[in-house]
Amino acid sequence: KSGDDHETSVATKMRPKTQRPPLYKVLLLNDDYTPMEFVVHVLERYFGMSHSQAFEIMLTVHKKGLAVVGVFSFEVAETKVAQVMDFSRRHQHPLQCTMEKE
Ligand code: NFA
Repeated sequence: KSGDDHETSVATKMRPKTQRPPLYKVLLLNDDYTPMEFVVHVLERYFGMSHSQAFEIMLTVHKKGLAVVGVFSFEVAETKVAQVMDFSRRHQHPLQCTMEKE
């Protein structure tokens, strides 16, 4: 029986399971129409990236089709996706942002 080593002189390490909340990857998807500068602006504005960092990630999305732009709790990831989708829609760009469990 697990943890039943008292009075047997057999030490077993007790390792209580620490619960961590699940994390969610936020993904940005490439398309043929959203201007590169708009994507760079989105990454600076909603993901706190420097201009050079944002430019680099934008190019990765452009070349590979998608990239993870951040990893967050469910609530924060959900908010980022909604903010990017709303900002893109308001500027009439088809940029897509989604999230998936890590
Ligand atoms: N592929 C877009 C273009 O050539 C740029 C882009 C990058 C769009 C990353 C969406 C995401 N204008």
